[in-house]
Amino acid sequence: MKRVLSGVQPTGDVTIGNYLGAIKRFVELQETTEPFFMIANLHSWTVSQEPAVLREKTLDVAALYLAVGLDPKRSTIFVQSDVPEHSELAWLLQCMAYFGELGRMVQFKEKSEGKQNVSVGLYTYPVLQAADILLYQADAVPVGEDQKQHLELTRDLAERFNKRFGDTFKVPEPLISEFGARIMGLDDPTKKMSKSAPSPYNRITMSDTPDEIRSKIMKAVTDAENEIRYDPENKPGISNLLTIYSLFSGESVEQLVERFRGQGYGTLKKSLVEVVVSHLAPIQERHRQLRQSGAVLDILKQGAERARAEAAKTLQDVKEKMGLVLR
Ligand code: ATP
Ligand code: LTN
Repeated sequence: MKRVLSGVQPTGDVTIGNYLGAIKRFVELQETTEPFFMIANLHSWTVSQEPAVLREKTLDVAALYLAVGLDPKRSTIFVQSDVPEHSELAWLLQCMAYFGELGRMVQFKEKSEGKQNVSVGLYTYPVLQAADILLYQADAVPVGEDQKQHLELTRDLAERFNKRFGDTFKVPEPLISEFGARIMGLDDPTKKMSKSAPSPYNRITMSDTPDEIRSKIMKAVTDAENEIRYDPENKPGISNLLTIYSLFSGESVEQLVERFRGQGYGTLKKSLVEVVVSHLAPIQERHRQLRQSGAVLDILKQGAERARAEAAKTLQDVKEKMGLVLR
């Protein structure tokens, strides 16, 4: 059975972009693969965090995984920092990665631009991500479009290591949907929706109330025409709303364009509010119950044990090959 690994950072509130681009697919994949889903809390520390908030957000992401339908019997759900092998392999891979190749990472360039005191961790972030994936010998990694370059680096590092030391790592494939892998910001549909964008009007989060969802969708930036048509290049705002609508409702974009033909943007937006609110309501209710039940911690503990057993095998092999085990 194919192995799958992915992760979400517990920084800020998870958006419908994270959900539609990645997490929703995790649930589908657990039916046919052997999956590992991580909460990437070490990655969060590439920018400064408030410890008490980070702890709560970590539990929130874990509860969200469960609330959307990940089943801990099928999926190994764990917190990255509970498996110390991630940090250890990341160090070893850092010694194989080149300064130049990390400097070319678009996410690093975007996140460091104009900032003072950029952490070294932000620079080496993709190597930790490579360690996350390679430790589990993952065949495939479901992610949004923005992670494509990090996956290419992961493949390069795996191939570099295998070439020098013999077959050690599975070279993983990115799993990026053709549709919905890049949900755009509601306030600026030319940039991706993001947890960390300054304005809350950029995103809908998985915990937004119906009023927040309504006000954000009604204010979403569109264009000066009044024709509902899917054309991401010339009509990024309306195309983004149609994409979100289609992914939540299961109706194709063509069906939606047909159904809303001749109607105004306001009508489409109001209908989208209903679709999003009704899809999120049961998830939010399960999330609330899970957060109150205390079950999440036990699930994470078991997940970490299962993950560690797998990660330790790969790390031991790597250390032996690199001359780090004395006998
Ligand atoms: P930040 O905005 O702080 O960089 P993020 O929203 O990108 O955070 P991550 O935890 O880094 O969140 O991403 C989790 C997963 O969600 C990744 O697989 C990522 O590719 C995917 N993802 C993030 N934003 C989008 C988006 N706008 N559309 C589709 N997928 C997305
Ligand atoms: N960098 C990813 C989160 C992440 C991840 C991973 C994704 C950390 N480790 C391993 C896939 C596989 C992001 O979405 N920003």
